[in-house]
Amino acid sequence: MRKIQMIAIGVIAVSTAVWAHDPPDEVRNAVQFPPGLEPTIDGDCSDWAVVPGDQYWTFTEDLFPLHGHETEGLGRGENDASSFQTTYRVGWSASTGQLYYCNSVFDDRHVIDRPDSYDWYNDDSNEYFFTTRHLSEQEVRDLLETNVAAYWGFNYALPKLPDGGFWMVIGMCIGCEWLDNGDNEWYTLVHGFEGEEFGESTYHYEHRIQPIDSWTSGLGEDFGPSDITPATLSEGQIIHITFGTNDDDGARADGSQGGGHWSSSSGLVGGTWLGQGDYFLEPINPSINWPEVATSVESESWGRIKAQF
Ligand SMILES: [Ca+2]
Ligand SMILES: [Ca+2]
Ligand SMILES: [Ca+2]
Repeated sequence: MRKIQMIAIGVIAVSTAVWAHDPPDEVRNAVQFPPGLEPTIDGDCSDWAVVPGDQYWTFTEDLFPLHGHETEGLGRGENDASSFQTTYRVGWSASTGQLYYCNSVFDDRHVIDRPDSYDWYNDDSNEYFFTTRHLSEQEVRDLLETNVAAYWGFNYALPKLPDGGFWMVIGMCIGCEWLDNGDNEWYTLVHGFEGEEFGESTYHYEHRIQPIDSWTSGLGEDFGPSDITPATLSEGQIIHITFGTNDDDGARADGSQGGGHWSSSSGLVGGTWLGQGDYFLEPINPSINWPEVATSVESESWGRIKAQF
């Protein structure tokens, strides 16, 4: 169902491809972490708190309802705040060359109960997509015709299913342990939560990502790490990210799912699965009150002091 729907949106997009980026005419800033101040990937977003959120982060009021779900017909940001609220934080580091996000989701009821591993969008889940090159959807599609995939994405629902089914699906190599294990050279993903694990809670999803320029599609099970071309990030570059978050609150009397399906992409341009939101990779912002970075000498001294106990 989902795939069919996405294809239908894609067809519509051909006539509106001139808009290219989604939401049109909106560019968000990805904060640059000074060397040594990159976030610790531990499912706790508190190490992002030094960045002024009102200047950088994307909140629920900025999100668009996805077509074909309970949210159909609602306007931008017209969510039920008692059921679903998000904060999407994005940063990068010129020192490590990595991309980072730490996203928080408040939910009145956290549900993981889908019968099929692949139906992650029927649980409380995230569908995040990236394109490092500044390409329009049509340009991405044209490249795909030559087996060059310039986009990639992570679909996941946490905690993992009790039966051990897929918790993460990465389109480039579905079910490949070397890529889907949650911690490898390409990314580290850790989640945490406050409140009740399957009740009212705020979940935090913290992710380090090695940016990818492209990967070779059509290889099936023969796909390996050497089929991925990493990308180098630079100050002033614009990359693409689309965040989508699904809120499942379990079966309701009226058959609805709950808070529904929300995206940082308007869907007007199509291709929400390609990553189409513009993010500007900022220089280091000197007006942010960055903490002091411990020097290696200090770290060494501290190591020696600790070693004495
Ligand atoms: Ca952290
Ligand atoms: Ca909810
Ligand atoms: Ca929920």
